Amino acid sequence: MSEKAVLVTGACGEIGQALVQHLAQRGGFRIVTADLAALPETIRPLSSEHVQGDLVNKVKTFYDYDFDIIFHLAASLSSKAEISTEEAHRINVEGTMQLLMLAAYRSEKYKKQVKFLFPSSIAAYGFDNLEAKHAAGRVKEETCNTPHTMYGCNKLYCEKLGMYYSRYNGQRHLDPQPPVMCDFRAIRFPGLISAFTLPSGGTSDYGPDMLHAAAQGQPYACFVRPDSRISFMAMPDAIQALLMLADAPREKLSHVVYNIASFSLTAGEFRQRALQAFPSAQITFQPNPRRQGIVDSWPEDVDDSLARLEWHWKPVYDVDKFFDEYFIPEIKKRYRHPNRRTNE
Ligand code: AKB
Repeated sequence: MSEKAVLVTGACGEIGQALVQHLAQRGGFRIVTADLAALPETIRPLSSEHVQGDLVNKVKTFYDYDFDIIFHLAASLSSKAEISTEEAHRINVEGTMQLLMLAAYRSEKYKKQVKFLFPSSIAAYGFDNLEAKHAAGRVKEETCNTPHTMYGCNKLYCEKLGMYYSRYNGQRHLDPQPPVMCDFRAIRFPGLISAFTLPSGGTSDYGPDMLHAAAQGQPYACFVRPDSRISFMAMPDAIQALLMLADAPREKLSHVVYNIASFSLTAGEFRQRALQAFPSAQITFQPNPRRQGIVDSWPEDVDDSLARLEWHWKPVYDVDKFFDEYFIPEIKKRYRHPNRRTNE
């Protein structure tokens, strides 16, 4: 069987690196990568071609490629996006729009659906106060879509753009012979945690940052209160979810946007877990009002029953398995051997 051509944008990011490794392990893909930065050595041999530079200006180069699947991961994350809102909008919205137009064009011209996988976020939700957040509990996809951040607004709008290009593009669905449209699918991810890479620019970063600092014996001042609760997930589960959604037959999917969940934890509970594994960890709390506000606007947890029903999503790592079998053993190895940067 011939290889599938895959584009991974944002390949140097946390999800990007893990995804490229998984696609290469699985086999059967010709992986083209794109990012502002050069590829890290760990994934360089896995990419058949790397396009380096600003995606918004680079998309035109991709019109000659016959991609079967696009994983569009490039984004400016929530905390960074609040500092440079216009630039975040350009990267998050303009970059996505350009790639969706490419996927729509190629699907129609060559009568072959290009699959477009998009990582959305719990940032697409928004609560005005803690009472509303607590009362909402585990939110369903169509509720509380009132983001408080530029990043959340960008993600929610791009979900709508994806729906537009995959269903209505130019109202051509009403033509006597509607064209082939692209196949857009999105996952609203919780805070993701990898034992192998460090996040930057996000607001859920306090979870992984705290643990990576503890493992290295460095002090850490957490920028949210101990009672702050949102949902988190191990990176291998996030990658598994992207691949499961990519593989799901279109006719089984009633929606284009799906929540996925694995465990919900407070910052105080993160600290306890870090202390159990690294008893001398020095973790204090110094809430930053703006970043605290972002976390307070995000749901405590999400309802992922739709993904479980339609494409059989189920995380491998619950909270105990995450700490005991993935994160703590891997991170102990990593910082014992600081040069080790291997597969998830
Ligand atoms: C962020 O903190 O911006 C991301 C997210 C939750 O989407 N990790």
